[in-house]
Amino acid sequence: MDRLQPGGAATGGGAAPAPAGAVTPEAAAQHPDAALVVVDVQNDFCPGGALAVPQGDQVVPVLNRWIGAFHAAGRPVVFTQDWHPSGHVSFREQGGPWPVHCVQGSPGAAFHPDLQVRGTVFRKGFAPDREAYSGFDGALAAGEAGVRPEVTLAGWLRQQGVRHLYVGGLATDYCVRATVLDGLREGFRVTVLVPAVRAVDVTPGDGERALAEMEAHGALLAAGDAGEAR
Ligand code: VGL
Ligand code: ZN
Repeated sequence: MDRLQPGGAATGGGAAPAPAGAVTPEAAAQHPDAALVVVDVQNDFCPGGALAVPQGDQVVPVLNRWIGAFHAAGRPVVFTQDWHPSGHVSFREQGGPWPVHCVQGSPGAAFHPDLQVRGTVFRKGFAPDREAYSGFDGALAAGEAGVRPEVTLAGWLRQQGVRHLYVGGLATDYCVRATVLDGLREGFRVTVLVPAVRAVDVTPGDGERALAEMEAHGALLAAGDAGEAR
């Protein structure tokens, strides 16, 4: 599939040199309608966690640079947080597909310790009987463990004048995919930060297929900075 190379030109095969005008965090943050959405960079999705995504922790330094640039430019930064009650429907013990993970208030549900969590947190998956992969199913975090269900991600973003989302995080084939597809459905322009996502790959190739699907639905795939090879 084509990738937006630094500079924004779509090229096939990755053979082209990087043109001028890179898709850098600093350039993206200059857009007055841009927001950064960091999906589920939580301990349970990183190596050593309950539902570890291979190399999941490698998104952290990449995203920290994006977070810093968006803050410096005064643009919104959103963090989504998988936030399940014990006995959630997605857990194997309830017949779901996943091991117990991201239980509300547990260390596994906490953000990766190196992630610079400066921004607005939206929690999802808190209804015991409903799976929620998409950040757009989330609600504004309130207090230690709660949410304000009336504040939705789409509503909050529109209130900030956001029209273009830059999305990275975990996992490409589940919560990133669902968040990107919902964002497009909600009418946002969406750029996936490919060096800042990693896949579960339950079946090998799931991550690449998810990227192709997002692109087919209108998402832009940003290769990011040279030297950040996946
Ligand atoms: C996720 C599986 C279960 C994700 C969340 O964040 O991609 N995947 N819950
Ligand atoms: Zn989950």
